[in-house]
Amino acid sequence: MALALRLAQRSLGRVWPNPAVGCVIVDAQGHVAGQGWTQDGGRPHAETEAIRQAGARARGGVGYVTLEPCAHHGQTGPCAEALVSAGVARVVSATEDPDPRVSGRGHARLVQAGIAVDTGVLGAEARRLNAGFLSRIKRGRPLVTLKVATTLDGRIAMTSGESKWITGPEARAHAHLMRAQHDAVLAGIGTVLADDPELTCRIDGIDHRRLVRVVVDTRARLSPDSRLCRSADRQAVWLLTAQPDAAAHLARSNVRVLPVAAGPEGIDPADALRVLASEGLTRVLVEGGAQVMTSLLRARLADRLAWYRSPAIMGQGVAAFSGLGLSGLADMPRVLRKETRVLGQDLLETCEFDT
Ligand code: AOF
Ligand code: ZN
Repeated sequence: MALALRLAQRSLGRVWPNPAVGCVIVDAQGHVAGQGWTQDGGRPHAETEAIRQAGARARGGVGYVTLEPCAHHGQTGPCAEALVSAGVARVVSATEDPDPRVSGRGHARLVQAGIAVDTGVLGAEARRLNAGFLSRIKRGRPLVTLKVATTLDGRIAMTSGESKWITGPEARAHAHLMRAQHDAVLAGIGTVLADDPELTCRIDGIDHRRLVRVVVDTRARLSPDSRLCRSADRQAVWLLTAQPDAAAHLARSNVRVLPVAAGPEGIDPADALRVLASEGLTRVLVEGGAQVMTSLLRARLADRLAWYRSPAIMGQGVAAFSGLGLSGLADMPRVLRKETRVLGQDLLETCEFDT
């Protein structure tokens, strides 16, 4: 199962709206006969790949799957059915698939065919890996990770706006890898107007064209001359706006305009996430600026935090977060630190909010 989880990890950021699943088929002699993971765009499923590789060696063997095999008819037949036809004697699965089309029916089909089914093996790890998919199905919103790069004193830019570069090349390369493992990167219009970013993943050998670039732009101020607009025919750009009528100047660009409810300050963050999930996104990496970060934090809609910190002190400038309107220390959002990592001279702290 640990191997199946590692295989599943390869699919993160490449398979939305589907989950990233891994499957290992072990033959009757106990040797690995097939390994599969969900393919780009979500099909074929992991089991299809592993079963094809294993061929006749699957008969009498064991199938390890990181998610309950599907039971519905998609482009191909259900994976539960494929495991039955392949003749495995036993299936070990990590966790149930909450998709209403599956939801227990995959396991039930296997049991009905006389296959021994064990579930819950490395379940917590599997749910963590597929937190994005589970969030989309169960909460109707994607998993939200805030990414910040600051100085030791928590600043993201000088008052002048200068922010290149606070962290070093190792941390910046790592941040690009993070993008590759997400379905979308999201930035506020303030950051986009200031930096004119591309928001792509620039790592050789990684195909990142599925990464959606989302701009939160209440009044639709994005310029058709921005790098985002100019590259929108090659890689998707979605504009979340409370004033879709104001986006007429983008009609000839390939930007997709998605109307979102207005909130007290700009767009309503909960509605924005609802819209993104309904479009199929499961994992969103929020890259700035302070206003977007703060509104998500205030609404308690952030799930994870990736904090890159450089050993420098600014002593002035823009803070990563602004007024949360707390009345006391007890109200502070707190995170659980899951991992710390040194990247060159910088430090990466990976944390989870208690949501
Ligand atoms: C599996 N193995 O590798 C994946 C599964 O749109 P479809 O037909 O591809 O079905 C998508 C649903 O299938 C998805 O919502 C989830 O329930 C399941 N994904 N199932 O057996 C896989 N990716
Ligand atoms: Zn399937």
